[in-house]
Amino acid sequence: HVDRADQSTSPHTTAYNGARRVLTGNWVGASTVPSRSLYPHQWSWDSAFVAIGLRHLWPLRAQRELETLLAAQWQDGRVPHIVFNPSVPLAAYFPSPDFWRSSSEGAGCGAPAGTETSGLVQPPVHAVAAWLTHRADPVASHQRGFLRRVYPRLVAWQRYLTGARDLGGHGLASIVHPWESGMDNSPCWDPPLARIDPVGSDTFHRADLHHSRPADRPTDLDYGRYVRLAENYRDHGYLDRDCGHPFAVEDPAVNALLILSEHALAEIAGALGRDPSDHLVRAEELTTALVKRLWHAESGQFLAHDVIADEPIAEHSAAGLIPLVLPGLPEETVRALVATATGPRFGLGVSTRMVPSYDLTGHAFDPARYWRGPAWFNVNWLVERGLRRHGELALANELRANLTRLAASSRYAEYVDPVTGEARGTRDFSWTAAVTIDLLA
Ligand code: 2M8
Repeated sequence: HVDRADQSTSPHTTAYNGARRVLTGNWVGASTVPSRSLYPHQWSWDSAFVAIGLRHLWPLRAQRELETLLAAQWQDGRVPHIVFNPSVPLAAYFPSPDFWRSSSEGAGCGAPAGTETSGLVQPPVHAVAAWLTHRADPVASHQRGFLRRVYPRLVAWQRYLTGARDLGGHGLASIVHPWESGMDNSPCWDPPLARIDPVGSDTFHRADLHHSRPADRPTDLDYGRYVRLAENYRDHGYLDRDCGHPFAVEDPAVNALLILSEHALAEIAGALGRDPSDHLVRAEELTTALVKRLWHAESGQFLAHDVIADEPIAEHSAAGLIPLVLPGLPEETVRALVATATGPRFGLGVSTRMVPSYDLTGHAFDPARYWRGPAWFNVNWLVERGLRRHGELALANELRANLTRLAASSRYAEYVDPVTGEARGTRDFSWTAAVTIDLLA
C-alpha cells in the first residue's frame, strides 16, 4: 500500500481518486450501473468487476452489489445478464423489460415474479468477486453471513452452466447469444451469426446510438441478428432443452472464468468449513476439457468452438488469451499464450499499450468499433492477473501501469484504441474505474 498522504498530487493518487469518483457517481442505492447514460440498469459481469473494486473502498457496498444481483437469480440457477431498474424509463435502453418479459415468459424456468430481467447470462466472474470481496474484510463478511448466503446461489449458477448449457456434450458451457460472451460484436461471432436471419432494423429502436458514436458501436445488421436470437429464446420460454438454439458456441473466456470461479468456490467452501474437493475435481476436469477442446497449438491460443457447425472458429480474439488467468495449465500452453500476447496479433509491450480485443493483423480489425479491436479494461485486468500468476512480472507491471494511466487519461472510458490509447465509447465507466482501484490499492 502506498502512503497517499505523501503522494497527494501523484498520477497514482489522481487515478485512484478519479476512479473512486466514478464508482460513487454510478452507485444507485443497492447496485452500480455500468454507465449512467448508456447502461442505466444492473449488468451481471459488470457488477462482479465493480465489486472487485468497491471492496477496497466500501466492503459492505461490494457485498451488497453481489447480493442485489444474486437476488434476481432464476430458480434454474441462471444469473440474468441484466436486472432492470423499474424506475428507469423503458426508452432509456433497448431491449427493455417489455421485450424480455422475464416474469411471464421465464416462469417455467423460475424467473423471479417481482423483478424484470433479461433471459440471457454473462461470463461467470461472480464467485471470484465474492471470494475477493470476502477477503477484503473477513470480519464484516462473517458477521453478515455473506459467504454462507451467497455460496448456494453461486453453486447453482455454476451448475446451470455446466448442466443445461453443456450443449456440446464435452463438459464445457455454451453461450447461446453473442451478448452472453460480453464481447458482443467480436468477429468470432460473424461465422455463426451469418446463419441467422436478421429482423428488419425498422422493427426496433436502438437507444445506444443516442449516447455513443455509431462508429464505436455494433451495426444495425448485428442488432437485427441479436434481436432474432433473443426473441427465439424468449418465445421458447427460455427453456434450453426446447429452444433448439440456432447459435451455440463454447467460448474460451466464459469457460476459463467458469473454472476460475470453481477454484474460488473451493476457497469459499473451505472458509465455510466444508469439503472443497468437489470444486477442485470439477475445476480440474473442466481445465482438461478446455485444453482438449479449445486449445489450438498452431494459433498459440484458445479458439471458440461453433457447436452447431462442430468446428473451431478461425478468428483470434483476446478471449482466447484469458485462460492464462488459470492455475493448472500445461507449461507449454502458458509459454505459447505469453508469446501470442506479445507477438504480432496482440502486440503487448511492443506495439500496443493494452491487449486489443481482436487480432491486430485480422481481416476484421477496427481500433474503434467496440469488441472488434479496442482494448477493454476488464479483459486487461484478467490478462494482468494471468501474467502475474505465471511469473511474467515485468510484463504484468508494464500492463498495470499502462492500464491505470490510460483509465485516468481517457476519463475512465469504456474502451480505448489499443495503440494510441484514444478514448472510445462512453466515459465514467464503472468497471474501468473498479479495476483501476484494484490495481492501485
Ligand atoms: C455491452 O453489452 C450490452 C448488452 O449486454 C450492450 O451493448 O447493450 C458489453 O460490452 C457487455 O460486455 C457489458 O457487460 C455491457 C454493459 O457494460 O455492455
